[in-house]
Amino acid sequence: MPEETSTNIPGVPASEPASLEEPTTPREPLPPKPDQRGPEAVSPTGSPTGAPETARAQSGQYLTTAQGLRLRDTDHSLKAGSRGPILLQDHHLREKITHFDHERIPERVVHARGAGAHGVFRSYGTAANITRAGFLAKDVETPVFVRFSTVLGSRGSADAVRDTRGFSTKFYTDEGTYDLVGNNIPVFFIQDGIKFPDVVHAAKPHPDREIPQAQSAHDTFWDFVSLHTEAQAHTMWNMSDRGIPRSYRTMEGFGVHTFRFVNDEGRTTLVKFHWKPKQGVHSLLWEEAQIINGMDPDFHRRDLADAIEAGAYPEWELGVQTFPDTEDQMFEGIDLLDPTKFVPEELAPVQPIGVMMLNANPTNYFAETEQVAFHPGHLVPGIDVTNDPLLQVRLFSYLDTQISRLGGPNFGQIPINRPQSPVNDMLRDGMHQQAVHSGVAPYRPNSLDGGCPFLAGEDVGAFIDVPEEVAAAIKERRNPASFDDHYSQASLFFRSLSPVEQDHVIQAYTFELGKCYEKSIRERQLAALANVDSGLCAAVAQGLGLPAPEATEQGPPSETSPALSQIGKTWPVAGRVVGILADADSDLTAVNAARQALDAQGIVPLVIAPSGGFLGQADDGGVPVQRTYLTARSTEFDAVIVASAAAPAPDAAPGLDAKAGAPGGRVDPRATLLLTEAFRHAKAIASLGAGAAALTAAGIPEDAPGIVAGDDAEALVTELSGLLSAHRVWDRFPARTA
Ligand code: HDE
Repeated sequence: MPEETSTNIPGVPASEPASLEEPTTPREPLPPKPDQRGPEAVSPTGSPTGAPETARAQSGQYLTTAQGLRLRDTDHSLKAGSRGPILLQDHHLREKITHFDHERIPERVVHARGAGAHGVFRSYGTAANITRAGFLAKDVETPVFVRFSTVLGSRGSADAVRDTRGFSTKFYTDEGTYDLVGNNIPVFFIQDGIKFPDVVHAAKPHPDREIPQAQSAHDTFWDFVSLHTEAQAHTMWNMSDRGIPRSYRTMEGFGVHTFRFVNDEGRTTLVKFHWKPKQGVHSLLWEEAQIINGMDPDFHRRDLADAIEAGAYPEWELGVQTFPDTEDQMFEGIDLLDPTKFVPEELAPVQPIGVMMLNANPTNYFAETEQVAFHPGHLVPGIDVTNDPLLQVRLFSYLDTQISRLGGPNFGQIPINRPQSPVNDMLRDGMHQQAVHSGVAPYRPNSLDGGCPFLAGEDVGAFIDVPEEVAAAIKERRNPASFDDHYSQASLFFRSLSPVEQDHVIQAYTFELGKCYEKSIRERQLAALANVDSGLCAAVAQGLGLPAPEATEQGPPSETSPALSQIGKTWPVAGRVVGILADADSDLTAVNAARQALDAQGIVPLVIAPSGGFLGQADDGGVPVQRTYLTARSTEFDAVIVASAAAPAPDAAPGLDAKAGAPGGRVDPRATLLLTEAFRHAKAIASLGAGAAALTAAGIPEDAPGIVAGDDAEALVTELSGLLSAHRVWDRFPARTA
């Protein structure tokens, strides 16, 4: 007989709640972390036993099978002798492995990579005269769940890729669930949903080698968008800084389509939805994004969860642009049913109607963020759809996709998808049915169930489709002529950007087209750019080493929309991250003063030192270290303070040439790299006391824009946060000559 092994670890007190050791006696599982929240799991149709269901999946002290049978061993298969074959009768092994084999569900065909959070939406009531939606009445609070996403990449792809971002919000209203399934870009690639498979097939990895992952810089994407010129406007946004947001917290959101508000009198207003982040609208630089994708592929996911855990709850104001619901549904020459067009804010201001705060992280990624199922057809009374042909196809697609993704038609019963208003449908059975429906007459009309459930009238909150007149028309496959203009909005967008942002656009096109192998594709896209802006076309052509073609279509409009530029405003600094380079030579009192001053402004200070632990004495004015030179990279920080970064003694870091990149070997080359990157990425940099030597070693002129120096930590932090409020030190970019 083999010697019996024990899992008990002697000497570990069972009452130690946060112990990382395996406990010796059973105890309740640890409660969820304070930043986490899960959906209430109480079924709207009631629980089968009548007992309240708990939101926790696990309960009780002992490990059980899925059937509740207590288990004595889950580490060893049942074998014929310790060296013998495994027995087919091992029902626990089979259940465990079979369940594991089926753990994965199909990832979303687009928007597979995402991050979610819970929160609350509070309406101002300013839209109450144009919509009867109860959750938009004055001061109504509605729980929400938001999922942000990239579009192209697989579930395990990197966050900081150049792509559109999804911005989906589920409002759990008293009148049913309302889903606003938007993007961070207000226009779309296609005008008619029938082309969605085409654009997605073109943008996804090539079917032969399945590369590149989560990128648009490849032949099939540019082949499609250069041939299908209605995609030019959306592509222009993608090539701008909007394609690489700094954080999900610093993104705008747009409903894209025009929707219809309906008020108590049945009067309709056309609206476009906008989410405006209170944190500001900020982006990464392309080099930063590329470094981040290697250093921290989870950058956006981590940023959102960390901010919420730290209590820096991100907020967005919801606003609408409103338009009269006229017969032609045009506004200032823009067809409101064309989803490749947006309406400049200067023509139709965004009117705030409420504010959303995200204040809790999901408890379980799969249960919530993965299983949440959005659908633009999840509407409430007071909000209706329009005939935008892209939206019309979406109304079909989202329900359909959830059925295959979540394994059947009952996905609405999954906790995260359960409405918080009563559900009384006549839908029955199907895969994964959770409800035990009573009654014998799930049909209407019936007498056996007393005629229940009854139909609601408008007076008790029924959804009434807008009785829109549909003109007698020819059945045909054709767009209206007003959809024909493919260039003017790409042009309007480009011309509205500041010179620095325009340079980024030029670099992005040059990079992406430079990754295409086919010369004919590069030439065709240049021909499209010629119709957008001749200067842009010439600059990209020069970068590619190709001739710049002449425009073939209408000249671009002369107007601009200043609201489109992300530069020139100042924003709150709370929630931004500042790295502090420090070591044993630093004035630790000043470092602690800087940390406190940053913290007082809601900025997250992270100390970077040669090694972990504490600088100085932990219990006597010491400085805790959050990052080491090995784990830190400039891309994590919005600004940097350097309070000394001396090179290690030659034998302290084996293999490291302390002299490399550091004149005289006085400054650690890893700190030099961090500082030069931060400088190149136009981040504010402050040197505190002895830190000035590190700037000199990095070749950073002390009189360059956005460089501050001094011994007074508090004064320095004040200067630094002033610079940070503009996001970057834009003056550091070379002025454009063209
Ligand atoms: Fe989507 N889209 N989409 N889309 N979309 C999906 O639904 C689709 C479009 C958007 O976080 C899918 O549940 C079609 C526009 C977001 O779970 C799928 C068309 C906009 C998300 C689908 C569009 C979006 C999706 C994949 C053209 C901005 C992520 C998985 C007619 C307004 C939702 C899923 C989440 C997801 C189809 C166009 C935004 C396949 C057919 C325009 C934010 O149903």
